[in-house]
Amino acid sequence: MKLAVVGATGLVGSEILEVLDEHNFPYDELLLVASERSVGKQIEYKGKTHTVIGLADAVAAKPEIAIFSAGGSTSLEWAPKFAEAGTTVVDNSSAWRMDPSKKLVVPEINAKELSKEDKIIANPNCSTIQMVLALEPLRQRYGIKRVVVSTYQSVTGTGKAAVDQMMAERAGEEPEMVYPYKIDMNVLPHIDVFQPNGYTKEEMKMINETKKIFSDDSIAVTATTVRIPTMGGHSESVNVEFKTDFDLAEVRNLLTKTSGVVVQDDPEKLLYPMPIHAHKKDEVFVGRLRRDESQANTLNMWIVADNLRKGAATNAVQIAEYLLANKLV
Ligand code: 2RA
Repeated sequence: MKLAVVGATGLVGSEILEVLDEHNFPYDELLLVASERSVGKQIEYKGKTHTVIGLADAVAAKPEIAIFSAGGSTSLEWAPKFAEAGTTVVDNSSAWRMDPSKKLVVPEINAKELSKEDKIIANPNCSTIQMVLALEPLRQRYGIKRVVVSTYQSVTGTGKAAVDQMMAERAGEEPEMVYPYKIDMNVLPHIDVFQPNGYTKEEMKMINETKKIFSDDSIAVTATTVRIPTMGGHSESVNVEFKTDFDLAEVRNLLTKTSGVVVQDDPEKLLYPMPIHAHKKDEVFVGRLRRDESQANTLNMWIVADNLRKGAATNAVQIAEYLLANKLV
């Protein structure tokens, strides 16, 4: 089984390699693929020296699966070429997520919808994945009317240059500015570009992707996505109104039983999810569970996950694992 990792030299690409190693992913041959400027670069991985190849050579090699994290324009141009050659693409960019002919997959929720015909599969936005995974068992049990989410997103979601800006500011050096403002000791209520309706693209991704993954346009979603100077993961304050009343103990039990979710919720012991504890973990962590006393049938939750892991690399690798396990490639 030949596996290609496209964008292997990026922040998410290197996380994908880590996850593949931790999961003992059963490839026979691994192709590390990047843009022309990185072709020929040598990467040490699992005791072997890999030479980075270009996209055309990778297509010609006909890998069974190609996991992409190379930006939307590269995915738009190259994912169809891989698909035509018989490769199944799992793409981390936003390029295909809202394409009605493409599946948007969180394996624990909707991998069962996948078939051999799906040659380009979209990985949802990191901030969407962690939220819908935690909401799914509650949606199944109580039905969801409305979701209000505010996010606190790590600079790693922007990429290495953003991390470098934050660390330079923190060291008192003159940073290479990625953001329009200083990020350290600050928060930016601005992730991706502003839309005519006043929302940012990141906020619209959470709204639209949530409806698509749940296959339910009746769910009302509103989002405010915020960049904060931290590493380790994205945090989200979620207020969810159900169609029926709920029992808090049952909510806790449903979440505890959900694969990929860990409940960390004991305020008396100061137990609640934080990015410093989620970093490099594959799970989604949920805490601060409490009834919204201002509105019937409504629950407050705090959801944290490593955005480079379950938010990107781990979810993509899990999709690839599902494809193999179900003989869809
Ligand atoms: C971010 N979710 O955090 C976006 C893309 N990774 O910037």
